[in-house]
Amino acid sequence: MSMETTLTREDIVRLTERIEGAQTRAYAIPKLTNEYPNMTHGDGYAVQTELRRRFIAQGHRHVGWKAGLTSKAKMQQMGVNVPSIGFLTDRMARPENSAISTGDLVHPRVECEVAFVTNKTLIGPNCTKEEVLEATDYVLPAVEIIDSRFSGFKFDLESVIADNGSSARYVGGGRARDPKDLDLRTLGVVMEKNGEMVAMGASAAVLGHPAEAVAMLVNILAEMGETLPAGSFVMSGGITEAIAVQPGDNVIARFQELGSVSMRFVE
Ligand code: OOG
Ligand code: MG
Repeated sequence: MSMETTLTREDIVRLTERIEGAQTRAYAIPKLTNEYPNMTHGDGYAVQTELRRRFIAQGHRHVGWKAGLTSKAKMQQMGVNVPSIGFLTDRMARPENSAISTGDLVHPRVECEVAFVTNKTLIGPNCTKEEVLEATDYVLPAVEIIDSRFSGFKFDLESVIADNGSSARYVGGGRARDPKDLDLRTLGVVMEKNGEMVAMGASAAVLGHPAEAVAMLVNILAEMGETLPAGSFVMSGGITEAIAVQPGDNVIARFQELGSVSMRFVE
């Protein structure tokens, strides 16, 4: 992926303000490429980086990163075929078993992911899955609640990168496990909504091995001139397609070997 940018600093700031408004006041906007058809992935990351800078300046704590569009199910669902990354802050975290309000979200969807917590710095551009596993303190099951700020949940890669990969909320839980004790390719996962199975898959759906998605993320960070610090929380991307939720829904993601993660949605 090239990080070449074409937009002026004024345009980057203008688009960041637009995304920030849509995220914080929960309204849908047209995808950014309608107005800027020549926008590049690099422009998208420039907006995302400016958004991160603003949130940190407002006191949000940057705790990690998420890989997105790393499984076929997700790529097909969203019509995008290149993975992307986004940042995660403390304000997006919700406790396991909590009631998550949807009033401050546009059109939330849930997806099952394997999360990694690191204990060594990881540096690209040639980071490998083996290095990721070596730098992993533990893995845990997670549910990401994504919420595209684009109308109809429809976008292209440039726009979704600027919107921080649709990041909205996330819930980690279950059992923390040492990845050396597991085969991270073969973990089955089942998502239930209101007692019914709505999605299922196996962890190899994520680039053949979820640690590959973390290596890819570290290599994209390198293109942005950044590294992944020790102590980062990293989500490796949805294994199955994302499922829409509304107030009243109860969601449980059951992971083989890692336990389950539950939450419910309220107004
Ligand atoms: C983009 C975010 C994708 C994942 O896990 O694939 C993502 C989207 O689908 O809105 O978080
Ligand atoms: Mg995700």
